[in-house]
Amino acid sequence: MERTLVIIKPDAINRDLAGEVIQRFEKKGLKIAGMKMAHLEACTLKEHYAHHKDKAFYEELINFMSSVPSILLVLEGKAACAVVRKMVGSTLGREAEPGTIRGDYSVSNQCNVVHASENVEIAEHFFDFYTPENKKAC
Ligand code: 3AN
Repeated sequence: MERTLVIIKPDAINRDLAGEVIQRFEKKGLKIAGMKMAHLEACTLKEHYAHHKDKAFYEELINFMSSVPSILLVLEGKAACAVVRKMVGSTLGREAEPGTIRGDYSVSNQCNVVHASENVEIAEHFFDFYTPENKKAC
């Protein structure tokens, strides 16, 4: 069985959408294999989003993601990474398909409710990355 990492982002927490988002995944048939709330720190996020470091939105993204705690969710199921990415929809909320999470709850690029791992290798990397033992000294 495959596992993927979902981060329920600060905008979803601020808008009290976490329960609805989690319920969608459960109703689809994905199992919650782990869940914790964590205030992600800037140094951790800088590493997570290192591939965006040259983008104009990078600093703002780090500030946004570290603004309030997020929920880290490990979901398990057949082809979990692809299933979850499909349910999440494309990055820009206002262009994401209706019926997807971003399509239904977001009009934004940055405040797009959830992050979901692109594939198993990336998910595995971030399971370790977000364990307390790996906490970076900021
Ligand atoms: P996705 O989350 O759909 O895989 P990525 O990995 O390209 O998208 O982007 C990571 C995060 O960076 C997005 N979820 C979003 O919060 C932010 N982001 C991406 N593009 C923009 C943009 N043009 N303006 C502001 N934030 C952005």
